[in-house]
Amino acid sequence: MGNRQRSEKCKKIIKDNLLVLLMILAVIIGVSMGLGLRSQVSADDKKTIFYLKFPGDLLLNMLKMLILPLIVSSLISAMSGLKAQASGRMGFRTLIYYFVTTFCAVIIGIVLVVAIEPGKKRESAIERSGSSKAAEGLSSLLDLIRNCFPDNLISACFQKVETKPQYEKITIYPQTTPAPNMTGNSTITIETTDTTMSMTTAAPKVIEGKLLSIGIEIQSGMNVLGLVVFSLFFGGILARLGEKGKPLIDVFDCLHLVTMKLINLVIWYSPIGVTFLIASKLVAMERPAEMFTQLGFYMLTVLVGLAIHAFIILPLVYFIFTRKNPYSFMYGMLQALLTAWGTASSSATLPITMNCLEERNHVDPRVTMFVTPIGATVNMDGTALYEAVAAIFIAQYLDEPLNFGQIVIISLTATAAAIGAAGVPSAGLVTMAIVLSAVGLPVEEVRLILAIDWFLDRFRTAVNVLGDSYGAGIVNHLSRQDLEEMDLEENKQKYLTEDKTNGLVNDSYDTKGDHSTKM
Ligand code: 7O9
Repeated sequence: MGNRQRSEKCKKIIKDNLLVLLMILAVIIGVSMGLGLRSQVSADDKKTIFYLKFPGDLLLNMLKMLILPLIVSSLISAMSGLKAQASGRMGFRTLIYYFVTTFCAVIIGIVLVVAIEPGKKRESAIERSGSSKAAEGLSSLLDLIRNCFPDNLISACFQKVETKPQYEKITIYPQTTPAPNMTGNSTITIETTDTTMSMTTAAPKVIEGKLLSIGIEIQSGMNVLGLVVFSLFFGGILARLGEKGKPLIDVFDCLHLVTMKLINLVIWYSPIGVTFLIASKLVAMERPAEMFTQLGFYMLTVLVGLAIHAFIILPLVYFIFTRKNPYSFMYGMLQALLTAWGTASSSATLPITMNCLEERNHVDPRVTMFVTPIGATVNMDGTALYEAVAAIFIAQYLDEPLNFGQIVIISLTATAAAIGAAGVPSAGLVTMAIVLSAVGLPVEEVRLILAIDWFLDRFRTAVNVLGDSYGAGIVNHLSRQDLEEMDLEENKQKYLTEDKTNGLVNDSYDTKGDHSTKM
Protein backbone atom coordinates (compact mmCIF):
# COMPACT_ATOMS: atom_id res chain seq x y z
CA MET A 1 0.00 0.00 0.00
CA GLY A 2 2.74 2.41 1.02
CA ASN A 3 4.72 1.63 -2.10
CA ARG A 4 1.72 2.10 -4.29
CA GLN A 5 0.96 5.45 -2.73
CA ARG A 6 4.53 6.53 -3.20
CA SER A 7 4.60 5.53 -6.85
CA GLU A 8 1.31 7.32 -7.38
CA LYS A 9 2.74 10.43 -5.76
CA CYS A 10 5.78 10.16 -8.03
CA LYS A 11 3.54 9.83 -11.04
CA LYS A 12 1.62 12.91 -9.98
CA ILE A 13 4.77 14.98 -9.58
CA ILE A 14 6.00 13.94 -13.02
CA LYS A 15 2.59 14.59 -14.52
CA ASP A 16 2.36 18.09 -13.06
CA ASN A 17 5.84 19.13 -14.04
CA LEU A 18 5.49 17.50 -17.42
CA LEU A 19 2.65 19.86 -18.21
CA VAL A 20 4.64 22.92 -17.19
CA LEU A 21 7.56 21.67 -19.22
CA LEU A 22 5.35 21.09 -22.24
CA MET A 23 3.94 24.56 -21.82
CA ILE A 24 7.39 26.19 -21.72
CA LEU A 25 8.28 24.15 -24.78
CA ALA A 26 5.07 25.33 -26.44
CA VAL A 27 6.03 28.97 -25.95
CA ILE A 28 9.56 28.37 -27.26
CA ILE A 29 8.33 26.40 -30.28
CA GLY A 30 5.57 28.94 -30.92
CA VAL A 31 7.99 31.85 -30.92
CA SER A 32 10.60 30.15 -33.10
CA MET A 33 7.96 28.80 -35.47
CA GLY A 34 6.38 32.23 -35.78
CA LEU A 35 9.69 33.97 -36.40
CA GLY A 36 10.87 31.20 -38.74
CA LEU A 37 7.70 31.30 -40.79
CA ARG A 38 8.00 35.04 -41.30
CA SER A 39 10.45 34.47 -44.12
CA GLN A 40 8.06 32.02 -45.79
CA VAL A 41 4.69 33.62 -45.13
CA SER A 42 4.07 37.32 -45.56
CA ALA A 43 2.04 39.21 -42.99
CA ASP A 44 -0.50 39.93 -45.73
CA ASP A 45 -1.16 36.26 -46.34
CA LYS A 46 -4.32 36.35 -44.29
CA LYS A 47 -5.46 32.91 -45.42
CA THR A 48 -2.35 31.04 -44.25
CA ILE A 49 -2.36 32.92 -40.98
CA PHE A 50 -6.02 32.10 -40.49
CA TYR A 51 -5.37 28.39 -40.95
CA LEU A 52 -2.23 28.54 -38.82
CA LYS A 53 -4.34 29.85 -35.98
CA PHE A 54 -6.86 27.00 -36.21
CA PRO A 55 -5.42 24.79 -33.43
CA GLY A 56 -5.21 27.89 -31.25
CA ASP A 57 -8.82 28.82 -31.95
CA LEU A 58 -9.82 25.35 -30.80
CA LEU A 59 -8.06 25.92 -27.48
CA LEU A 60 -9.73 29.30 -27.01
CA ASN A 61 -13.12 27.79 -27.77
CA MET A 62 -12.60 24.93 -25.34
CA LEU A 63 -11.55 27.27 -22.57
CA LYS A 64 -14.30 29.79 -23.21
CA MET A 65 -16.87 27.01 -23.39
CA LEU A 66 -16.03 26.13 -19.81
CA ILE A 67 -16.35 29.66 -18.43
CA LEU A 68 -20.14 29.71 -18.16
CA PRO A 69 -20.61 26.46 -16.19
CA LEU A 70 -17.48 27.29 -14.24
CA ILE A 71 -18.39 30.72 -12.92
CA VAL A 72 -22.05 29.90 -12.27
CA SER A 73 -21.38 26.61 -10.50
CA SER A 74 -18.37 27.98 -8.61
CA LEU A 75 -20.10 31.05 -7.26
CA ILE A 76 -23.37 29.33 -6.39
CA SER A 77 -21.56 26.40 -4.84
CA ALA A 78 -19.20 28.62 -2.87
CA MET A 79 -21.93 30.93 -1.61
CA SER A 80 -24.20 28.07 -0.62
CA GLY A 81 -21.39 26.28 1.15
CA LEU A 82 -19.99 29.20 3.09
CA LYS A 83 -21.46 30.59 6.24
CA ALA A 84 -22.73 34.13 5.84
CA GLN A 85 -20.10 35.49 8.16
CA ALA A 86 -17.30 33.60 6.45
CA SER A 87 -18.32 34.66 2.96
CA GLY A 88 -18.75 38.22 4.17
CA ARG A 89 -15.29 38.30 5.66
CA MET A 90 -13.81 36.56 2.65
CA GLY A 91 -15.52 38.99 0.29
CA PHE A 92 -14.29 41.96 2.27
CA ARG A 93 -10.69 40.72 2.30
CA THR A 94 -10.86 39.93 -1.39
CA LEU A 95 -12.12 43.35 -2.36
CA ILE A 96 -9.60 45.17 -0.18
CA TYR A 97 -6.80 43.11 -1.72
CA TYR A 98 -8.03 43.83 -5.25
CA PHE A 99 -8.34 47.52 -4.62
CA VAL A 100 -4.98 47.96 -2.89
CA THR A 101 -2.96 45.94 -5.41
CA THR A 102 -4.62 47.58 -8.38
CA PHE A 103 -3.88 51.00 -6.94
CA CYS A 104 -0.25 49.97 -6.24
CA ALA A 105 0.09 48.89 -9.85
CA VAL A 106 -1.19 52.26 -11.04
CA ILE A 107 1.24 54.12 -8.80
CA ILE A 108 4.18 52.07 -10.07
CA GLY A 109 3.14 52.83 -13.62
CA ILE A 110 2.82 56.54 -12.97
CA VAL A 111 6.16 56.81 -11.18
CA LEU A 112 7.91 55.01 -14.04
CA VAL A 113 6.30 56.92 -16.87
CA VAL A 114 7.00 60.24 -15.17
CA ALA A 115 10.63 59.22 -14.53
CA ILE A 116 11.39 57.66 -17.93
CA GLU A 117 9.31 60.11 -19.98
CA PRO A 118 8.91 57.79 -22.98
CA GLY A 119 6.61 60.28 -24.69
CA LYS A 120 9.38 62.86 -24.95
CA LYS A 121 11.81 60.53 -26.66
CA ARG A 122 10.63 60.74 -30.21
CA GLU A 123 12.33 61.61 -33.42
CA SER A 124 9.80 63.73 -35.22
CA ALA A 125 7.03 65.92 -34.03
CA ILE A 126 3.53 64.98 -35.01
CA GLU A 127 0.65 67.18 -35.91
CA ARG A 128 -1.95 67.79 -33.31
CA SER A 129 -5.40 66.86 -34.39
CA GLY A 130 -8.53 68.40 -33.00
CA SER A 131 -10.14 66.56 -30.15
CA SER A 132 -13.49 64.91 -30.44
CA LYS A 133 -16.23 64.67 -27.91
CA ALA A 134 -15.09 63.16 -24.65
CA ALA A 135 -16.10 59.59 -23.89
CA GLU A 136 -19.08 59.57 -21.63
CA GLY A 137 -17.89 58.46 -18.23
CA LEU A 138 -21.32 58.64 -16.67
CA SER A 139 -23.04 56.48 -19.26
CA SER A 140 -20.26 53.89 -18.94
CA LEU A 141 -20.81 53.79 -15.20
CA LEU A 142 -24.54 53.41 -15.69
CA ASP A 143 -23.93 50.63 -18.23
CA LEU A 144 -21.85 48.87 -15.63
CA ILE A 145 -24.69 48.98 -13.13
CA ARG A 146 -27.30 48.18 -15.77
CA ASN A 147 -25.33 45.08 -16.76
CA CYS A 148 -25.37 43.86 -13.14
CA PHE A 149 -29.10 43.31 -13.56
CA PRO A 150 -29.74 41.67 -16.92
CA ASP A 151 -33.36 41.43 -18.00
CA ASN A 152 -32.91 37.91 -19.28
CA LEU A 153 -30.56 35.33 -17.84
CA ILE A 154 -30.23 33.33 -21.04
CA SER A 155 -29.34 36.34 -23.17
CA ALA A 156 -26.92 37.48 -20.44
CA CYS A 157 -24.84 34.45 -21.42
CA PHE A 158 -24.03 36.01 -24.77
CA GLN A 159 -24.95 39.69 -24.86
CA LYS A 160 -24.74 42.85 -22.82
CA VAL A 161 -26.20 46.30 -23.17
CA GLU A 162 -24.57 49.61 -23.95
CA THR A 163 -25.86 53.15 -23.94
CA LYS A 164 -25.48 54.51 -27.46
CA PRO A 165 -25.86 58.21 -28.04
CA GLN A 166 -26.14 59.18 -31.71
CA TYR A 167 -24.44 62.39 -32.65
CA GLU A 168 -24.65 64.46 -35.75
CA LYS A 169 -21.50 63.84 -37.80
CA ILE A 170 -19.54 66.71 -39.25
CA THR A 171 -16.71 66.02 -41.68
CA ILE A 172 -13.88 68.52 -41.85
CA TYR A 173 -11.44 68.42 -44.76
CA PRO A 174 -8.01 69.90 -44.07
CA GLN A 175 -6.97 72.39 -46.70
CA THR A 176 -3.97 70.34 -47.79
CA THR A 177 -6.12 67.34 -48.65
CA PRO A 178 -8.29 67.55 -51.74
CA ALA A 179 -11.85 66.69 -50.72
CA PRO A 180 -12.26 63.12 -52.00
CA ASN A 181 -15.53 61.45 -52.79
CA MET A 182 -15.90 60.45 -49.19
CA THR A 183 -18.91 58.50 -48.19
CA GLY A 184 -21.04 59.97 -45.47
CA ASN A 185 -21.00 56.92 -43.26
CA SER A 186 -17.49 57.44 -41.93
CA THR A 187 -17.36 57.56 -38.18
CA ILE A 188 -14.37 58.04 -35.96
CA THR A 189 -12.78 54.67 -36.22
CA ILE A 190 -9.52 53.59 -34.74
CA GLU A 191 -7.60 51.15 -36.88
CA THR A 192 -5.77 48.42 -35.07
CA THR A 193 -2.90 48.26 -37.52
CA ASP A 194 -0.65 50.72 -39.22
CA THR A 195 -1.47 53.38 -36.71
CA THR A 196 1.88 54.87 -35.95
CA MET A 197 2.72 55.14 -39.61
CA SER A 198 -0.14 57.40 -40.55
CA MET A 199 0.59 59.98 -37.92
CA THR A 200 1.85 62.67 -40.22
CA THR A 201 -0.79 62.52 -42.93
CA ALA A 202 -3.56 65.04 -42.51
CA ALA A 203 -6.74 63.09 -43.12
CA PRO A 204 -10.25 64.46 -43.26
CA LYS A 205 -11.73 64.47 -39.80
CA VAL A 206 -15.18 63.59 -38.66
CA ILE A 207 -16.29 65.29 -35.49
CA GLU A 208 -19.47 64.94 -33.53
CA GLY A 209 -22.14 67.60 -33.42
CA LYS A 210 -25.31 67.74 -31.39
CA LEU A 211 -26.99 64.75 -29.77
CA LEU A 212 -29.62 63.24 -32.05
CA SER A 213 -30.88 60.33 -29.95
CA ILE A 214 -29.88 58.14 -27.04
CA GLY A 215 -30.87 54.55 -26.33
CA ILE A 216 -29.74 51.08 -25.32
CA GLU A 217 -27.93 48.93 -27.80
CA ILE A 218 -27.18 45.22 -27.56
CA GLN A 219 -23.58 44.12 -27.81
CA SER A 220 -22.36 40.59 -28.26
CA GLY A 221 -20.25 39.05 -25.51
CA MET A 222 -21.04 37.43 -22.21
CA ASN A 223 -22.50 39.70 -19.54
CA VAL A 224 -20.23 38.32 -16.82
CA LEU A 225 -21.17 40.92 -14.28
CA GLY A 226 -24.85 40.02 -14.55
CA LEU A 227 -24.11 36.33 -14.15
CA VAL A 228 -21.77 36.94 -11.22
CA VAL A 229 -24.28 39.10 -9.36
CA PHE A 230 -27.09 36.61 -10.00
CA SER A 231 -25.00 33.62 -8.93
CA LEU A 232 -23.85 35.32 -5.73
CA PHE A 233 -27.40 36.12 -4.62
CA PHE A 234 -28.77 32.80 -5.83
CA GLY A 235 -26.14 30.90 -3.83
CA GLY A 236 -26.63 33.09 -0.78
CA ILE A 237 -30.36 32.44 -0.72
CA LEU A 238 -29.90 28.76 -1.46
CA ALA A 239 -27.82 28.39 1.68
CA ARG A 240 -30.65 29.79 3.76
CA LEU A 241 -33.15 27.21 2.58
CA GLY A 242 -31.70 24.52 4.81
CA GLU A 243 -32.74 20.96 4.02
CA LYS A 244 -34.90 22.06 1.10
CA GLY A 245 -31.97 23.62 -0.70
CA LYS A 246 -29.77 20.57 -0.34
CA PRO A 247 -30.64 18.86 -3.65
CA LEU A 248 -29.97 21.98 -5.68
CA ILE A 249 -26.74 22.63 -3.79
CA ASP A 250 -25.69 19.10 -4.70
CA VAL A 251 -26.52 19.79 -8.34
CA PHE A 252 -24.25 22.82 -8.46
CA ASP A 253 -21.51 21.05 -6.49
CA CYS A 254 -21.66 18.27 -9.02
CA LEU A 255 -21.69 20.66 -11.97
CA HIS A 256 -18.57 22.28 -10.57
CA LEU A 257 -16.88 18.94 -10.10
CA VAL A 258 -17.58 17.86 -13.66
CA THR A 259 -16.37 21.19 -15.05
CA MET A 260 -13.12 20.90 -13.12
CA LYS A 261 -12.61 17.41 -14.53
CA LEU A 262 -13.22 18.73 -18.03
CA ILE A 263 -10.56 21.36 -17.41
CA ASN A 264 -8.16 18.56 -16.59
CA LEU A 265 -8.68 17.25 -20.11
CA VAL A 266 -8.43 20.62 -21.87
CA ILE A 267 -5.18 21.34 -20.04
CA TRP A 268 -3.46 18.57 -21.96
CA TYR A 269 -4.36 20.23 -25.22
CA SER A 270 -3.27 23.70 -24.13
CA PRO A 271 0.43 23.41 -25.17
CA ILE A 272 -0.57 22.69 -28.77
CA GLY A 273 -3.08 25.51 -28.86
CA VAL A 274 -0.68 28.00 -27.31
CA THR A 275 2.06 27.10 -29.82
CA PHE A 276 -0.17 27.98 -32.75
CA LEU A 277 -1.66 31.06 -31.13
CA ILE A 278 1.80 32.53 -30.63
CA ALA A 279 3.11 31.44 -34.03
CA SER A 280 0.19 32.90 -35.95
CA LYS A 281 0.39 36.18 -34.04
CA LEU A 282 4.09 36.54 -34.77
CA VAL A 283 3.61 35.80 -38.46
CA ALA A 284 0.82 38.37 -38.66
CA MET A 285 2.98 41.06 -37.06
CA GLU A 286 3.38 43.98 -39.45
CA ARG A 287 6.54 46.08 -39.63
CA PRO A 288 7.84 44.96 -36.23
CA ALA A 289 11.13 46.83 -36.44
CA GLU A 290 9.40 50.15 -36.97
CA MET A 291 6.99 49.43 -34.16
CA PHE A 292 9.64 48.46 -31.68
CA THR A 293 11.86 51.44 -32.41
CA GLN A 294 9.09 54.03 -32.45
CA LEU A 295 7.49 52.82 -29.29
CA GLY A 296 10.52 51.22 -27.66
CA PHE A 297 10.70 53.39 -24.57
CA TYR A 298 6.98 53.19 -24.04
CA MET A 299 7.16 49.41 -24.25
CA LEU A 300 10.07 49.40 -21.86
CA THR A 301 8.19 51.54 -19.33
CA VAL A 302 5.16 49.24 -19.36
CA LEU A 303 7.23 46.06 -19.18
CA VAL A 304 9.43 47.32 -16.35
CA GLY A 305 6.34 48.42 -14.45
CA LEU A 306 4.65 45.06 -14.93
CA ALA A 307 7.83 43.25 -13.91
CA ILE A 308 8.16 45.29 -10.70
CA HIS A 309 4.56 44.60 -9.84
CA ALA A 310 4.75 40.90 -10.64
CA PHE A 311 8.14 40.05 -9.20
CA ILE A 312 8.42 42.43 -6.25
CA ILE A 313 5.14 43.98 -5.08
CA LEU A 314 2.77 41.03 -5.38
CA PRO A 315 5.22 38.47 -3.93
CA LEU A 316 5.98 40.89 -1.10
CA VAL A 317 2.29 41.31 -0.27
CA TYR A 318 1.85 37.54 -0.37
CA PHE A 319 4.86 37.01 1.89
CA ILE A 320 3.75 39.64 4.40
CA PHE A 321 0.39 37.96 4.86
CA THR A 322 1.27 34.29 4.63
CA ARG A 323 5.00 33.98 5.45
CA LYS A 324 5.23 31.41 2.68
CA ASN A 325 7.56 31.39 -0.29
CA PRO A 326 5.89 33.56 -2.95
CA TYR A 327 8.09 32.29 -5.74
CA SER A 328 7.20 28.65 -5.28
CA PHE A 329 3.58 29.80 -5.39
CA MET A 330 4.40 31.58 -8.62
CA TYR A 331 5.99 28.44 -10.02
CA GLY A 332 2.80 26.59 -9.18
CA MET A 333 0.90 29.09 -11.32
CA LEU A 334 3.31 28.88 -14.25
CA GLN A 335 0.94 26.85 -16.39
CA ALA A 336 -1.77 29.48 -16.00
CA LEU A 337 0.66 32.35 -16.53
CA LEU A 338 1.95 30.89 -19.78
CA THR A 339 -1.61 30.25 -20.95
CA ALA A 340 -2.44 33.86 -20.12
CA TRP A 341 0.57 34.97 -22.13
CA GLY A 342 -0.40 32.74 -25.04
CA THR A 343 -4.08 33.64 -25.15
CA ALA A 344 -3.95 37.27 -23.94
CA SER A 345 -7.21 36.65 -22.15
CA SER A 346 -7.55 36.24 -18.41
CA SER A 347 -11.14 35.03 -18.74
CA ALA A 348 -10.11 32.21 -21.09
CA THR A 349 -7.32 31.37 -18.63
CA LEU A 350 -9.73 31.22 -15.68
CA PRO A 351 -10.28 27.44 -15.88
CA ILE A 352 -6.54 26.82 -15.82
CA THR A 353 -6.01 29.38 -13.05
CA MET A 354 -8.49 27.51 -10.87
CA ASN A 355 -6.91 24.21 -11.68
CA CYS A 356 -3.40 25.42 -10.79
CA LEU A 357 -4.57 27.01 -7.55
CA GLU A 358 -6.30 23.88 -6.35
CA GLU A 359 -4.04 21.15 -7.66
CA ARG A 360 -0.62 22.73 -7.41
CA ASN A 361 -0.88 25.41 -4.74
CA HIS A 362 -3.39 23.54 -2.59
CA VAL A 363 -5.70 26.47 -2.14
CA ASP A 364 -9.02 25.38 -0.64
CA PRO A 365 -11.58 24.84 -3.43
CA ARG A 366 -14.12 26.92 -1.49
CA VAL A 367 -11.75 29.88 -1.71
CA THR A 368 -10.89 29.35 -5.39
CA MET A 369 -14.56 29.00 -6.28
CA PHE A 370 -15.37 32.26 -4.57
CA VAL A 371 -12.33 34.41 -5.26
CA THR A 372 -11.13 33.62 -8.80
CA PRO A 373 -14.30 34.22 -10.84
CA ILE A 374 -14.69 37.60 -9.14
CA GLY A 375 -10.97 38.27 -9.58
CA ALA A 376 -11.10 37.51 -13.30
CA THR A 377 -13.94 40.00 -13.60
CA VAL A 378 -12.76 42.93 -11.48
CA ASN A 379 -9.09 42.51 -10.62
CA MET A 380 -6.81 43.64 -13.44
CA ASP A 381 -3.57 45.00 -12.05
CA GLY A 382 -1.73 44.82 -15.35
CA THR A 383 -4.49 46.59 -17.22
CA ALA A 384 -4.64 49.36 -14.61
CA LEU A 385 -0.89 49.93 -14.79
CA TYR A 386 -1.02 49.91 -18.56
CA GLU A 387 -3.81 52.44 -18.81
CA ALA A 388 -2.15 54.88 -16.44
CA VAL A 389 1.14 54.64 -18.35
CA ALA A 390 -0.63 54.96 -21.69
CA ALA A 391 -2.55 58.09 -20.67
CA ILE A 392 0.53 59.89 -19.39
CA PHE A 393 2.57 58.74 -22.37
CA ILE A 394 0.01 60.27 -24.70
CA ALA A 395 0.07 63.53 -22.72
CA GLN A 396 3.87 63.63 -22.98
CA TYR A 397 3.72 62.86 -26.69
CA LEU A 398 1.33 65.73 -27.27
CA ASP A 399 3.47 68.05 -25.16
CA GLU A 400 0.64 68.62 -22.81
CA PRO A 401 2.04 68.90 -19.31
CA LEU A 402 -0.13 67.35 -16.63
CA ASN A 403 -0.37 68.89 -13.19
CA PHE A 404 -0.45 66.89 -9.99
CA GLY A 405 -4.24 66.99 -9.79
CA GLN A 406 -4.54 65.51 -13.26
CA ILE A 407 -2.13 62.73 -12.36
CA VAL A 408 -4.25 61.93 -9.31
CA ILE A 409 -7.32 61.83 -11.56
CA ILE A 410 -5.51 59.45 -13.92
CA SER A 411 -4.60 57.16 -11.04
CA LEU A 412 -8.18 57.04 -9.82
CA THR A 413 -9.80 56.59 -13.22
CA ALA A 414 -7.27 53.94 -14.29
CA THR A 415 -8.04 51.96 -11.12
CA ALA A 416 -11.78 52.34 -11.67
CA ALA A 417 -11.50 51.52 -15.37
CA ALA A 418 -9.60 48.30 -14.67
CA ILE A 419 -12.17 47.24 -12.07
CA GLY A 420 -15.06 47.97 -14.37
CA ALA A 421 -13.48 46.75 -17.63
CA ALA A 422 -15.38 43.47 -17.86
CA GLY A 423 -18.68 45.25 -17.26
CA VAL A 424 -18.25 47.90 -19.91
CA PRO A 425 -19.05 46.76 -23.43
CA SER A 426 -16.20 46.89 -25.98
CA ALA A 427 -14.01 47.43 -22.94
CA GLY A 428 -10.38 47.91 -24.03
CA LEU A 429 -10.87 51.13 -25.93
CA VAL A 430 -13.74 52.47 -23.88
CA THR A 431 -11.89 52.26 -20.58
CA MET A 432 -8.82 53.85 -22.15
CA ALA A 433 -11.06 56.59 -23.51
CA ILE A 434 -12.53 57.23 -20.07
CA VAL A 435 -9.09 57.71 -18.56
CA LEU A 436 -8.02 60.04 -21.36
CA SER A 437 -11.14 62.15 -21.38
CA ALA A 438 -11.09 62.48 -17.60
CA VAL A 439 -8.03 64.70 -17.97
CA GLY A 440 -9.10 66.29 -21.23
CA LEU A 441 -6.75 64.44 -23.58
CA PRO A 442 -7.98 63.70 -27.11
CA VAL A 443 -9.42 60.21 -27.17
CA GLU A 444 -8.42 59.38 -30.74
CA GLU A 445 -4.74 59.59 -29.85
CA VAL A 446 -5.11 56.03 -28.59
CA ARG A 447 -3.97 55.16 -32.10
CA LEU A 448 -0.43 56.12 -31.05
CA ILE A 449 -0.18 53.01 -28.92
CA LEU A 450 -2.47 50.60 -30.71
CA ALA A 451 0.30 49.16 -32.88
CA ILE A 452 1.96 47.60 -29.90
CA ASP A 453 -1.15 46.86 -27.87
CA TRP A 454 -1.41 43.18 -28.79
CA PHE A 455 2.14 42.61 -27.56
CA LEU A 456 1.77 44.36 -24.22
CA ASP A 457 -1.65 42.75 -23.75
CA ARG A 458 0.02 39.38 -23.28
CA PHE A 459 2.18 40.62 -20.43
CA ARG A 460 -0.54 42.53 -18.66
CA THR A 461 -2.88 39.56 -18.92
CA ALA A 462 -0.26 37.38 -17.21
CA VAL A 463 0.03 40.01 -14.46
CA ASN A 464 -3.76 40.10 -14.15
CA VAL A 465 -3.82 36.35 -13.65
CA LEU A 466 -0.94 36.46 -11.18
CA GLY A 467 -2.73 39.13 -9.15
CA ASP A 468 -5.88 37.00 -8.96
CA SER A 469 -3.84 33.98 -7.93
CA TYR A 470 -1.94 35.67 -5.12
CA GLY A 471 -5.28 37.08 -3.98
CA ALA A 472 -6.69 33.57 -3.70
CA GLY A 473 -3.55 32.44 -1.86
CA ILE A 474 -3.78 35.28 0.65
CA VAL A 475 -7.51 34.93 1.25
CA ASN A 476 -6.99 31.19 1.69
CA HIS A 477 -4.45 31.85 4.39
CA LEU A 478 -6.47 34.55 6.16
CA SER A 479 -9.68 32.54 6.08
CA ARG A 480 -8.16 29.27 7.23
CA GLN A 481 -9.82 29.52 10.62
CA ASP A 482 -13.27 30.05 9.14
CA LEU A 483 -12.71 27.10 6.84
CA GLU A 484 -11.55 24.84 9.66
CA GLU A 485 -14.56 25.77 11.74
CA MET A 486 -16.82 24.93 8.85
CA ASP A 487 -15.08 21.60 8.38
CA LEU A 488 -15.57 20.81 12.06
CA GLU A 489 -19.22 21.74 11.83
CA GLU A 490 -19.68 19.58 8.78
CA ASN A 491 -18.07 16.61 10.48
CA LYS A 492 -20.30 17.16 13.46
CA GLN A 493 -23.34 17.12 11.22
CA LYS A 494 -22.17 14.01 9.46
CA TYR A 495 -21.59 12.30 12.78
CA LEU A 496 -25.06 13.27 13.91
CA THR A 497 -26.83 12.02 10.83
CA GLU A 498 -24.94 8.76 11.09
CA ASP A 499 -26.03 8.47 14.69
CA LYS A 500 -29.57 9.23 13.72
CA THR A 501 -29.66 6.53 11.12
CA ASN A 502 -28.36 4.12 13.73
CA GLY A 503 -31.22 5.15 15.98
CA LEU A 504 -28.92 6.88 18.46
CA VAL A 505 -30.19 10.42 18.60
CA ASN A 506 -27.86 12.51 20.67
CA ASP A 507 -29.79 15.11 22.57
CA SER A 508 -26.81 17.26 23.41
CA TYR A 509 -26.70 18.56 19.82
CA ASP A 510 -29.36 20.62 18.22
CA THR A 511 -29.98 18.65 15.06
CA LYS A 512 -32.43 21.21 13.78
CA GLY A 513 -29.65 23.73 13.65
CA ASP A 514 -28.44 21.97 10.53
CA HIS A 515 -28.34 24.84 8.09
CA SER A 516 -29.48 27.64 10.31
CA THR A 517 -25.88 28.49 11.03
CA LYS A 518 -25.33 29.12 7.35
CA MET A 519 -27.11 32.13 6.12
C1 7O9 B 1 -7.09 40.30 -19.85
F1 7O9 B 1 -15.15 35.64 -15.06
C2 7O9 B 1 -15.16 35.35 -16.33
F2 7O9 B 1 -14.27 34.47 -16.58
F3 7O9 B 1 -16.31 34.84 -16.62
C3 7O9 B 1 -14.91 36.55 -17.18
C4 7O9 B 1 -15.46 36.61 -18.44
C5 7O9 B 1 -15.23 37.73 -19.24
C6 7O9 B 1 -14.14 37.54 -16.71
C7 7O9 B 1 -13.91 38.68 -17.50
C8 7O9 B 1 -14.45 38.76 -18.76
C9 7O9 B 1 -14.21 39.94 -19.60
O1 7O9 B 1 -15.04 40.27 -20.43
N1 7O9 B 1 -13.06 40.59 -19.45
C10 7O9 B 1 -12.61 41.68 -20.14
C11 7O9 B 1 -11.30 42.08 -19.90
C12 7O9 B 1 -13.36 42.35 -21.07
C13 7O9 B 1 -12.83 43.43 -21.77
C14 7O9 B 1 -11.52 43.86 -21.51
C15 7O9 B 1 -10.78 43.18 -20.58
C16 7O9 B 1 -9.38 43.60 -20.33
O2 7O9 B 1 -8.52 42.62 -20.75
C17 7O9 B 1 -7.19 42.71 -20.37
C18 7O9 B 1 -6.52 43.84 -21.08
O3 7O9 B 1 -6.78 44.02 -22.27
O4 7O9 B 1 -5.74 44.52 -20.44
C19 7O9 B 1 -6.46 41.42 -20.67
N2 7O9 B 1 -6.47 41.10 -22.05
O5 7O9 B 1 -6.85 40.28 -18.66
O6 7O9 B 1 -7.78 39.46 -20.43
